[in-house]
Amino acid sequence: MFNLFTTTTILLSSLQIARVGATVYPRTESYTGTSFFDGFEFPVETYDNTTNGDVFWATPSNTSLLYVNDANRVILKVDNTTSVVYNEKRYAPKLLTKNTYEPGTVWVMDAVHMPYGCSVWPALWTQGPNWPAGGEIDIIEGINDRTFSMMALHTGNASTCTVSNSSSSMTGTVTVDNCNNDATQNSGCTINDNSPNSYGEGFASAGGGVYVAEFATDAIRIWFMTRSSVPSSLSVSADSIDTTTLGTPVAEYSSSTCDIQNLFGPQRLTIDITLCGDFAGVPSLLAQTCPALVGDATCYSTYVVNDASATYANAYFELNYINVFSTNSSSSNATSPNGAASATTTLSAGVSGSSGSARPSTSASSAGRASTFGAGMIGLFGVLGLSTSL
Ligand SMILES: *[C@@H]1O[C@H](CO)[C@@H](O)[C@H](O)[C@H]1NC(C)=O
Ligand SMILES: *[C@@H]1O[C@H](CO)[C@@H](O)[C@H](O)[C@H]1NC(C)=O
Ligand SMILES: *[C@@H]1O[C@H](CO)[C@@H](O)[C@H](O)[C@H]1NC(C)=O
Ligand SMILES: *[C@@H]1O[C@H](CO)[C@@H](O)[C@H](O)[C@H]1NC(C)=O
Ligand SMILES: *[C@@H]1O[C@H](CO)[C@@H](O)[C@H](O)[C@H]1NC(C)=O
Ligand SMILES: *[C@@H]1O[C@H](CO)[C@@H](O)[C@H](O)[C@H]1NC(C)=O
Ligand SMILES: CC(=O)N[C@H]1CO[C@H](CO)[C@@H](O)[C@@H]1O
Repeated sequence: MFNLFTTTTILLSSLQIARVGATVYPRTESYTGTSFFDGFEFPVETYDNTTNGDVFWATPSNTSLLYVNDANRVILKVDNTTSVVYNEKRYAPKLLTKNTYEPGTVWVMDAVHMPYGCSVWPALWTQGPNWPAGGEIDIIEGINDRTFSMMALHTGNASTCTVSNSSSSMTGTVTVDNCNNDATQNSGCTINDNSPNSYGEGFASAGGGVYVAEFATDAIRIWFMTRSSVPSSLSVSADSIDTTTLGTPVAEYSSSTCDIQNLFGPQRLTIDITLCGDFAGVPSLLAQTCPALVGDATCYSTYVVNDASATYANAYFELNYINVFSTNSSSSNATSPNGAASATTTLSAGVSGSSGSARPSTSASSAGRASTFGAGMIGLFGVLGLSTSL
């Protein structure tokens, strides 16, 4: 579990060798139950204008999509009660942390259910400023009825950042080895977790589990523990986390092949569910786990419109908590960018936010359209999102 690529290791005692940077991180934030929404705000944009998903982002007044259930778990779900008329989009959640995080940070998410189903594309990820220059870490990404989760990094267009099966200590498998966003047409460097409990129906039927992502200068590492393997040290009330006790990660992006310090700016944790778009909606990828589209049918026309109550019965996150651990005092409470509505005040007050209710005039332009991207993994922030505004 020690990082062999670290050039300077410090001998702390005869029993413990520390990697450069901390391995024991103190808890700095905890989001659970009704306090969950204290840490988050809504996006500035009213619809998915980055990955061409057919969704309007949920607003503070959508308390049937964003709430705490009787088990005190946070529900973030796709609307499955509205019959959506053609050329309209469906409401789905996107929340971003108010805080930004620097290297020396660990995020922990405990969930009992993650969204899945045909056309469904959820992700837990982080994004730096001025994408892709500020970097992106995809902690969990799944599409449609897949039975595995995918992780990725996206780094700036002029960057050199790679990962390989042989140079990292991890259980996942590398499917794309170059993290440079431009070189990979927005896919980033992807690693699959082949454990059938890591996503979708398998995740839910195993009682969910815990994802841990370590953002450190020597490596970015991601662990997944299915419910029966979650150690007692990983609880909502854990005061600290020691990542060296977690075993071999599923993904390890080492600084020996990626200059993490310089390629990742302050990261904002993001959790969202979009529908169709540049990844879940690619016909060849959709057909991997869902019926192939026939004739003029698109992902949008097949799944998003009309009564989709059953289609989206599993399109929800059910979260025990998200905890943040950090040794970096530079991680900070960012001010709301561009006046995005705060989840805290708006949800608890049940008042509609000032931003986010007006529908964009371009809203219908991408609805109903299948992605024109070819097969291949198209990560978050697909290029088509940019082209629609041209
Ligand atoms: C999405 O919309 C927001 C708000 O209007 C805007 O700031 C942002 O630049 C847009 N993103 C893209 C990729 O067009
Ligand atoms: C979500 O909120 C918008 C207004 O902000 C409203 O038009 C829409 O009907 C709401 N949808 C649901 C499912 O609550
Ligand atoms: C804290 O963040 C700053 C700014 O990114 C970085 O230079 C520094 O190395 C980080 N400290 C640790 C302990 O990772
Ligand atoms: C990594 O290993 C897996 C499993 O052996 C293989 O399928 C995959 O192609 C390898 N990735 C690269 C980039 O070579
Ligand atoms: C980086 O590359 C991506 C993918 O080719 C492209 O969409 C984006 O516009 C580029 N960004 C910059 C700043 O050049
Ligand atoms: C709508 O979704 C909820 C879960 O969020 C599910 O309990 C319900 O059964 C779904 N409705 C239908 C008709 O499937
Ligand atoms: C990193 C940091 O300063 N986090 C603080 C952000 O604000 C919340 C709520 O005010 C505090 O609890 C955090 O400690």
